[in-house]
Amino acid sequence: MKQLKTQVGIVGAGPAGLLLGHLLHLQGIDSIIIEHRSLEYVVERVRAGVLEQGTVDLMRDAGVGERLLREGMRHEGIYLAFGGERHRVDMAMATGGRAIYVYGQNEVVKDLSAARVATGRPLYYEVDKVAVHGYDTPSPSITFEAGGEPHEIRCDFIAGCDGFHGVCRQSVPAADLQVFDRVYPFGWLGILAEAAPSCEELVYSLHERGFALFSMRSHSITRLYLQCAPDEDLAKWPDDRVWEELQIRLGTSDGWKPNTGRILQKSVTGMRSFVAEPMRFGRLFLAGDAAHIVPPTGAKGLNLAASDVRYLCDALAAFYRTGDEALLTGYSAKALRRIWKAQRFSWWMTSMLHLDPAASAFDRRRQMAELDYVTGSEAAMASLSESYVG
Ligand code: RFL
Ligand code: PHB
Repeated sequence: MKQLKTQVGIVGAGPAGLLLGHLLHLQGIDSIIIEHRSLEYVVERVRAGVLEQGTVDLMRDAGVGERLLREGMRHEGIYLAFGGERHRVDMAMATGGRAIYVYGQNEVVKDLSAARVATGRPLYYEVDKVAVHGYDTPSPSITFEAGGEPHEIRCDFIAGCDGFHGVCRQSVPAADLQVFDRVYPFGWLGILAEAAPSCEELVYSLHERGFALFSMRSHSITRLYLQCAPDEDLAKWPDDRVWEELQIRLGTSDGWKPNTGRILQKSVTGMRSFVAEPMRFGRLFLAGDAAHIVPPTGAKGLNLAASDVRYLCDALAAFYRTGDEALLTGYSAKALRRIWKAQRFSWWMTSMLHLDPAASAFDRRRQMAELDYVTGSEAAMASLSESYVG
């Protein structure tokens, strides 16, 4: 067994694990990151696209925001479309100039992986048989296999940044965890297309055939989503049908519709809201999707992962500086407060913008009234904007 030693053992090299490793590095704290997948897989996985102002500021302050600030697309508003009309929500005006940045999660991961390599600190890809041990003792450890060889990391703390299906949360006895879960009766069919965005901002649309979202990745790539069944069969969605449905659900009476182009990627995701409490178990800390999932309608998942690891890094840094455990003790409660606010917002955006197959005629009318209210009231737009920009 190959023996390794570090201060913080980090499981998972998604945005949470990589950003935590980098923030710790800036505090002079050593870590080892282990990742089940290959670098190519993690970078190419198409996921989030919207970064809150606070996430952008964090990346910039950590010295990993240079390309993000150069290539990211700053958006000061979004559109809500219903009844054939697009209504703009001016988020910058409502929040004293705050905005969101459209910059793919894969670009974030690319930048953070490069920063990790530049620090020379270890990052193992394609590891297997990961297990965490002794997190309720002062000397926890992580075992895994890399290149067929067994390894053991002895560390002071373990950070479980291994996503929703990871091993860290699953290593905690069920009796020590309280789980809050809601599964939605729909999913998103997402495509990435070689087409110039036909609108400079995102369009969230509720149509009588269901929700659709217009987003983008660059000046030449459009990202689009359609509400579908949670287990939708992609074989039933040839490219022509996807475009036809997108044009119907997104097109507005002023003649606006998304540009079409070659489809580069197509996938289906189910939607859920999930929180595991607490997020600390002795010397094991959960962060990001390992502890919580939000439906993507609020664009919060990646941003929550970033704020979790910022709190965790501050707590670990305080501990190593002074031996004070107060911030480590408070980590879970502090992170959960923000998480529950994002859960509320993501649930609200999801309920407002999707057709629930179980909804009554009353529910539908109320839903339209809600959209009418939100796009007509300065106070309601300010509330949406405040939560959306973070
Ligand atoms: P990740 O990205 O899942 O990374 C976890 C990593 O851990 C690895 N892993 C393991 N490694 C070692 N040992 C094991 N036993 C392991 N088990 C797992 C995995 O391979 C993986 O690399 O979690 P992290 O870092 O917490 O980051 C969270 C975000 O990825 C996620 O919240 C967002 O993608 C959610 N999300 C969005 N978030 C936003 O903020 N804005 C958006 O616009 C947005 N859009 C989206 C989204 C997620 C989507 N999908 C596909 C779920 C749109 C979609 C369609
Ligand atoms: C995306 O661009 O992938 C995206 C944008 C907004 C969302 C979710 C996903 O709410």
